[in-house]
Amino acid sequence: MSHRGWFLMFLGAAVVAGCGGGTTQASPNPLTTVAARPLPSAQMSQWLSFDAASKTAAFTIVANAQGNDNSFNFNGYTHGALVITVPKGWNVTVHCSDDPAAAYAHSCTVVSGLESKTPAFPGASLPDPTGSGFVAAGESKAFTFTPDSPFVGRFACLLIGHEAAGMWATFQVTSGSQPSLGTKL
Ligand SMILES: [Cu+2]
Repeated sequence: MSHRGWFLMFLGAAVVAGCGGGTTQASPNPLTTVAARPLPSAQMSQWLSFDAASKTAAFTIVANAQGNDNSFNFNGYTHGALVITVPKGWNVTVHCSDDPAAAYAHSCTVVSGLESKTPAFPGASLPDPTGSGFVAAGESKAFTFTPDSPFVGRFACLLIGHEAAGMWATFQVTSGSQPSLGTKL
């Protein structure tokens, strides 16, 4: 087949794929749990406390943490590298804190994916996370929610441009027995 023939075949395939939309194309299972390596215990205990008997967990998520050239980080991590794992049905409190030396204000929300601006679970956000709900440098605000179904999504800052700059962590709800903080494998 000529070079031109191959090109036309490729073009045709691209058009077919483009017309398929989301209805016919298989997408990866969104509930595939993200594998993570637990953070060192010193960091883990600094940012996570929990009680298995009462099924409660408290995370401290530090926005714009120092030590990373990218201000748009949570606890020093960007682009989903930090993995927050919570067992289904637990009561989760998030202390959304902006580093005292932060360059910018930030906000915290659990969302289902990129571009989503609404909390994935009732209460899983600071109020008004795209507007007045931010935390300024040195400030901390908390919210509490109970994720009741398996989930793999994002913990993101919804201020304009921040998520696109990398300001999101992976957030997942699993059937595991305890919460954890880790880094994506
Ligand atoms: Cu931000």
